[in-house]
Amino acid sequence: MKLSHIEHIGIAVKSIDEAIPFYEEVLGLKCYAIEEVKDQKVKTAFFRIGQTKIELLESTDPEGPVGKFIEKKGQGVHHVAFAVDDLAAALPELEEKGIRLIDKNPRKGAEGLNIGFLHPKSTFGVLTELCEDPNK
Ligand code: CMX
Repeated sequence: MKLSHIEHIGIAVKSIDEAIPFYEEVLGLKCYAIEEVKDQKVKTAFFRIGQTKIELLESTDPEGPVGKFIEKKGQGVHHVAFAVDDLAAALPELEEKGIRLIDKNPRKGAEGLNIGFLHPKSTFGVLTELCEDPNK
């Protein structure tokens, strides 16, 4: 498995409309996309910073993963996503090493990336995502 960079950091917020001005007006980044990911029950807002992105996550359902996270822990860093070159090969390799997979097979995430999550209970408390860009 080969990771190249941090693809994005996911940050759970109660409202992306309320959080965007901090990233734009205070940090000087530009929100270049807002996208709803229906099966994940989130609305996302993206900012580029070098090779990495910040992904703001607003829950669209209190029973979704981000809704439950905010209810339990409050707003804050929700996950770290690494770019990987071959996700379909990486997931079984990680499982072989005893890592608990949330996604046994790659699935489609925001921005058309193929994604897979690793369970935070086997990654020292950090929900970890692997992303593969199918256009690279
Ligand atoms: N980071 C760290 N720990 C987390 C976590 C997170 N983001 N989300 C949940 N946990 C912890 C909880 O605190 C809890 O720990 P304790 O048992 O010690 O209290 C444990 O995991 C179980 O939490 P839960 O609230 O009962 O939630 P579930 O088990 O139902 O789900 C998880 C947890 C990680 C499996 C689920 O959130 C998931 O499948 N996440 C992956 C998908 C996702 O997060 N999608 C949203 C982003 C989509 C996108 O980026 O487009």
